Amino acid sequence: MVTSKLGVAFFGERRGAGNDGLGPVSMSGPASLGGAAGGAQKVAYKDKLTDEQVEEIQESFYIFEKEDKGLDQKNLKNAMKALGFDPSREELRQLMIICDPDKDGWVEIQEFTEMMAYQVSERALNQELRIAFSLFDRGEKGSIALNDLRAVVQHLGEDLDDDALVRMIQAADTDGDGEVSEQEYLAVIKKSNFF
Ligand SMILES: [Ca+2]
Ligand SMILES: [Ca+2]
Repeated sequence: MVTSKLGVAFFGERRGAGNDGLGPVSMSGPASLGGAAGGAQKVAYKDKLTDEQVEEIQESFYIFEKEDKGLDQKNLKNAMKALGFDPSREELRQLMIICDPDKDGWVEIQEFTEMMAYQVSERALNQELRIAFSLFDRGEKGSIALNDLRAVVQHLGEDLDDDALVRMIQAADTDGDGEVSEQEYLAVIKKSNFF
């Protein structure tokens, strides 16, 4: 892995030793919630949030909870909307599978809190990474090209030749167009466990 300042900037900075390989879970991703619904080695995403953020999540649960049973799919959507998320029907379907492990049709507060804590953490991370991406993406064209990387290298006073920069781009460039799109950038950072 690249260990230069540029590499850290490009691939992100490893954050603590907490990565347990649970993998990223995006709203559009597969039906995995990073262990939100159980599992011995799960990360408690709740612990990554402030008390206020957790309270906000729990408040939205209680606003939409029905008959002390929890959230059905419709109210799961409403509660998520109250927190600024807009899940599609398919995403909701997957979230119901994950957040209702006892399959009684109700999402309970523990599952909701942990799942939303994950979503809120992920949203914050994505915002950070978009800012990082924009530092590389000169001219806001939506991708990082070799010229962009070279400019950052020069700015940082790093000693990396074009071969090294091309390899960095290739490591991220899954569609092979020679540039790193925002999607590719986010994907490589998450995949590399450098977050
Ligand atoms: Ca349930
Ligand atoms: Ca590309």
